[in-house]
Amino acid sequence: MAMTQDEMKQAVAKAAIDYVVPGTIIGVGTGSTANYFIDELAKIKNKIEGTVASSEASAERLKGHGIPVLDLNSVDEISVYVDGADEFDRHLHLTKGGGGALTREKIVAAVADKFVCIADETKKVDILGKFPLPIEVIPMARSYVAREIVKRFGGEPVWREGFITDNGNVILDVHGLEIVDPVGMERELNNIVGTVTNGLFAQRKADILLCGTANGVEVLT
Ligand code: ABF
Repeated sequence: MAMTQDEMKQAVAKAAIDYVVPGTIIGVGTGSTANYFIDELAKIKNKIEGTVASSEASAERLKGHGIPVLDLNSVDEISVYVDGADEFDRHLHLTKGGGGALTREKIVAAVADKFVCIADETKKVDILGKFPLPIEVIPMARSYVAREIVKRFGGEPVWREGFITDNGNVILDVHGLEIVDPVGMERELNNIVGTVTNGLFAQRKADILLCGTANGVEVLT
């Protein structure tokens, strides 16, 4: 019987353990696949020095397992960052932020020596954009940023009403984009005053992607 999506998430989370460098600090992502990774990491917690979490939610889950969670400012190297994604293309450019943790995820990914993405095959696309692109925005700038996005890129920015990020900001989810140049789009979006982070992980993409398929885990590079 084919694997369910949940079983694929569990399989890639297990496979990611092979990339954990003993005696080092591990960056930990956010989301349901990352949660499976946290639960696997708990089984080898005595082999690592500690973790840096990409959200309060992941920090709580790690602490629940008795895994040390360190302040990024007290850390000068992260050997590997393991995190999920909402979409990925063949070049391992990612759309992230469905869970609203994109800013801290991008910070930890920037610091990490290696970024191992864990995702099931349902996330694979030819062109990014089917998944509405999350953008973290300073609250007072929400309407201005929405107007600027439509003016510069089209698309339909929708306020994720009722959601406040760990950093106290709001999120716009931009529907209807066809992102043919993820690196260029990420850079353009960064230029809009009032934006904190956009969910394109293209300038710093995944180094390795463990893809859960019906026949097991595929290692993409
Ligand atoms: C996180 O992984 C988010 O950026 C993204 O939304 C999430 C994917 O969630 P899941 O693993 O639950 O599909 O890093």
